[in-house]
Amino acid sequence: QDRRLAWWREARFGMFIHWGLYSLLGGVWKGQTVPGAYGEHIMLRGQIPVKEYERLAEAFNPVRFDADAWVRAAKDAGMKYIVITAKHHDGFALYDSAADDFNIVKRSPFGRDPMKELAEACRKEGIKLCFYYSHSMDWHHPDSQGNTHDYPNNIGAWDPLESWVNDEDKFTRYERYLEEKAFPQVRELLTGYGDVAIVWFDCGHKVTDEQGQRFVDTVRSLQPDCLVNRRVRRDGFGDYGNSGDNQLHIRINRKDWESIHTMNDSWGYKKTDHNWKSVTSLLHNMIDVFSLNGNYLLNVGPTPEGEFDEPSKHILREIGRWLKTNGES
Ligand code: FUL
Repeated sequence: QDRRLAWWREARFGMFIHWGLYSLLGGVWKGQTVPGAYGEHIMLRGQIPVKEYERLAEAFNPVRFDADAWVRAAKDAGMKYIVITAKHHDGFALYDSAADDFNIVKRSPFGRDPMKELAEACRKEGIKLCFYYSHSMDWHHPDSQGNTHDYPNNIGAWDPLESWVNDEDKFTRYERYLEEKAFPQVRELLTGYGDVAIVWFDCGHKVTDEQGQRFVDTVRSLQPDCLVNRRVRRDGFGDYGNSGDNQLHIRINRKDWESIHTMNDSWGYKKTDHNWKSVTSLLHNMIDVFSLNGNYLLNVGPTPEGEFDEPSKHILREIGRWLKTNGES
């Protein structure tokens, strides 16, 4: 584990990227601002039917996407790794997946595989490439149990692990989702894109210990040096701990840990969210985290055209400038 973590302990600072079909909507569905801070949850919070949400793929054409520009922006900001949403809760894969054709190459006019391009750009620039993969939740797959989040779902039901794990039918169906989509897609990410530095799993409270462990084992069997974060399941799992969303510290002390932050209130691009944090407050947070031996993962939500917006670029530039003047490489 120490060997696996060596680069990560040095790295300290990384870029999170939330990008997907939800970026197209930017928080607005049929002219209405959908409640909830997170733009990437619009499918759930806006109760958008799967068939309608699927059609967004036909409009997803990020012609201004330039992997080199993203990697350069991360590097100039002083970041050493990039964690990008290969698939978020909406189930749409940002890469060419043979396991499930709800993905950018098969369903959108763009026709390119941005994860391939990003992998290439990262390799050129010496930035570690990491994939966020929503393993426990998939709002597109009919058999995923996790069609809720931590608030009442579309039908107003609370749906924690206990509500399905003892229900034979739900359990069997969920296992089918895992076997048909989640495990094969994790395998694809670890076999088609060169070295992957972290698989960043999310919402592990929705899987059992055994299922969580199977994800860890899948990663280990294909890339033994690849890290896995705690959110694959719960405390005690993974190579390092995570803070809660936008929480400065972690609840349970762990030597290796990472604090994750947005620049406004959303992870995915949200055109109605102008609540940008100041560079000073982000720097204060970052220094606080560094002083407690944590890593700092700062998020960007690119536009549907594939670019970082001006407020994000400004923040990245200023942080990079501060780090350069203050002695970090
Ligand atoms: C959360 C997710 O539900 C959010 O959409 C986001 O990805 C954040 C980093 O983790 O649990």
